[in-house]
Amino acid sequence: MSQLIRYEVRDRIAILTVDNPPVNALGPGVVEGIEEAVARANGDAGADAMVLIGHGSTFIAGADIKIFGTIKTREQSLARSEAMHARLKRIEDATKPLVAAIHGNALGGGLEIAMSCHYRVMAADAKVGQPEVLLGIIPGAGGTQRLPRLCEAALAIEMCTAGKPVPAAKALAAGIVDDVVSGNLLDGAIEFARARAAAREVRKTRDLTTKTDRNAGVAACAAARTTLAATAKGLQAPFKAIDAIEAAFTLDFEAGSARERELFADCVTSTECRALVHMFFADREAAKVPDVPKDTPVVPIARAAVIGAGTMGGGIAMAYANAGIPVLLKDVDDAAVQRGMATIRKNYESSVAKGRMTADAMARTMALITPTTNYDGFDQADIVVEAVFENMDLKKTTFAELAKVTKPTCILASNTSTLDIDEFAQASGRPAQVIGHHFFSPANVMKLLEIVRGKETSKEAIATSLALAKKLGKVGVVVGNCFGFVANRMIAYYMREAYLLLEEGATVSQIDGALTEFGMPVGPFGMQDIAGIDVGWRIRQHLKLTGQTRAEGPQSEVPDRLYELGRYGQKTGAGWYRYEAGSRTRIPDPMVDEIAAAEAAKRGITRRKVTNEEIISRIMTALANEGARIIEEGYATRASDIDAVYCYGFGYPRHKGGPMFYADTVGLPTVLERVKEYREQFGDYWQPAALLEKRAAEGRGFHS
Ligand code: 3H9
Repeated sequence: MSQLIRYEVRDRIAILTVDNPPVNALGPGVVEGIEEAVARANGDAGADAMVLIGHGSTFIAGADIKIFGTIKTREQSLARSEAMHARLKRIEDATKPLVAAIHGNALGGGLEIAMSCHYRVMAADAKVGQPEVLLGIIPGAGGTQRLPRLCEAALAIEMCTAGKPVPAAKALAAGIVDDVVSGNLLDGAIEFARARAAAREVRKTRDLTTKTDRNAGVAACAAARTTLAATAKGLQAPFKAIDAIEAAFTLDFEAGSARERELFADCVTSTECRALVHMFFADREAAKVPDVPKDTPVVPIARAAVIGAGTMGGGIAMAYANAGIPVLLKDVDDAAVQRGMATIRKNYESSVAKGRMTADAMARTMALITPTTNYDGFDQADIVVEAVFENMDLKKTTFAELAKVTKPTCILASNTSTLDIDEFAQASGRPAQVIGHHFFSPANVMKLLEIVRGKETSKEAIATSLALAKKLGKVGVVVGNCFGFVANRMIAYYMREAYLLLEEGATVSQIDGALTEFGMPVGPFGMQDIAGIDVGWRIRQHLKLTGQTRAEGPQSEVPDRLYELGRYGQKTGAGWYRYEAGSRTRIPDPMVDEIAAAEAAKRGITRRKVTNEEIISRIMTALANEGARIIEEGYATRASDIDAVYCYGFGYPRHKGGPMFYADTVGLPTVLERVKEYREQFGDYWQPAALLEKRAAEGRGFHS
């Protein structure tokens, strides 16, 4: 008997316990072990029925995701799937009632195993789901065939195309599970199994007819394809999932399963799957900092305070309140703090209007935010996040004050996006507690928290920040203290190329269009119109004082011309685009292209036709090259951290795996070749990063 599956008999019920920490993933030997245990129970005269349950915090979280990287060809995929399908059928052929007892999560292959059992009972707080699509694949162990035999087509489609798990009550109402147990799950499952044994009932999911009939099922699939055409642009897995589910309505179980295997093979060998699997592990790797051990003490964060009730400060306060943490929100006077509170209220009201939040939940969450104009109560805060203007003197004064009004263990975080953390760390006199918490706008929505460690930041402050990021529903990435850190340092190169391409002859809407086609939610110019052209202008002025630039190379003055015209972006009704009053629709403005042409003439640039391929190649090459420099200088721990920063901070398409992973898919020798070509064509400011040259010469990627 496999060590991964424990077998015991209690009161004539065989209990099969999967024990493969941490999440009982279906690594080598697990399904085989379940099959063996089922065979043993079949032949065990002392057992009338069986219960399959998971040890630890969850039932089965699905296939071992690491395995997908080892499947290189369709043939390998088909062979594995065939073996898996056959095993699940043998499990389903159990001669005695087989009941899955689900706690925690039954996800992917976990739910597929549960559906291969005859019955399913679940704990009231458990969830079931088919999240494969989030990894660029479809359910590959019969899920697309068994799920529509238990629930209506619409839900099966939603689960397999959106990947969101379903809570117990919904799963029960839909027919995916047979009972929800409110007391002890195992006891409830045993009782359920005993009743089925007494009734001599064995129900195989594969023998059921689909819950929705053929015509309605096919129609539901067609409708879902239409919806997805708008929402899943650039992705293939959600469409393949629908194709597979459709087969459940049009083919018998055997033929439908064969179709699922073919479609799964298409997906598992795709770049989309490789990129999404890469991102799954990138999210989790980011929480691992080599010199901060797992057991580093963490300060519990029960109360927080935010200084500055502007856009960022207000969003940060919302992020805390959303996580159930009471937060003080301070600004200089009543008017400022009330303005901030009004914006917060408006944001929550909009969530209520969209049905994303109940009015009760809004009232409870708002009650966690206390506006203030003084430091009363700051001595109770476990963390303070400073979100005042980007002005070094102001920040230093703020940190010096904070050190006086907070308790010695309080973490002092700054939301600065560019300033030197070490300077205000010194001003505080408590540098070990000072750390950057760079949120991305809107701070209550964007998932990235760039955690900036200063020279003297303590390991406790870093570990606390990582734990806090998770509590706030963010992905925390620890980075070093260089100008712009990782996110904004790289965005400077992204913007440099966008400005130069514009001067060379591309238009604003062409460049934005090429990047949205690539998968970005908004192009560089649309993004700047949201953030504010004045913000970039202020940073450039600050840098000019010290003779610095944000990115090497020619500094386009087109954004300065827009600033001088009072075109700050959406907030002034014009920026890179024009906006009608009250509308955010971007209207291309020929005037901007004329300004670009005039600036190009000033710099002696002969304008030409620029292709979309060149736009993507120039911008992505600049990002990867600068990312490589950031790694070699030690400001990021690993390439996947940069990918996480870009995906969660700027909406870089996860299915392309982030800028460093994308460079790997292009091939580092090609990326290097491009840097050299651009150096020839545009000037010496294009220089290959040493890490790029090294990895390309070694035939390796950034991630290998
Ligand atoms: C599938 O099933 C395909 C089938 O249809 C066909 C084939 C049979 N594999 O997230 P956490 C690791 S596709 C390998 O921090 P939480 C994770 O990396 C699969 N490793 O915990 C981490 O390791 P480390 C469909 C996995 O409590 C540790 O476990 N299933 C897997 O916040 C803890 O994870 C999914 O997509 C795995 N399947 O959340 C479910 N899952 O500590 C993916 C986790 O070294 N998993 N690990 O960094 C999840 O969504 C969450 O992990 C879960 C727990 C909700 C279960």
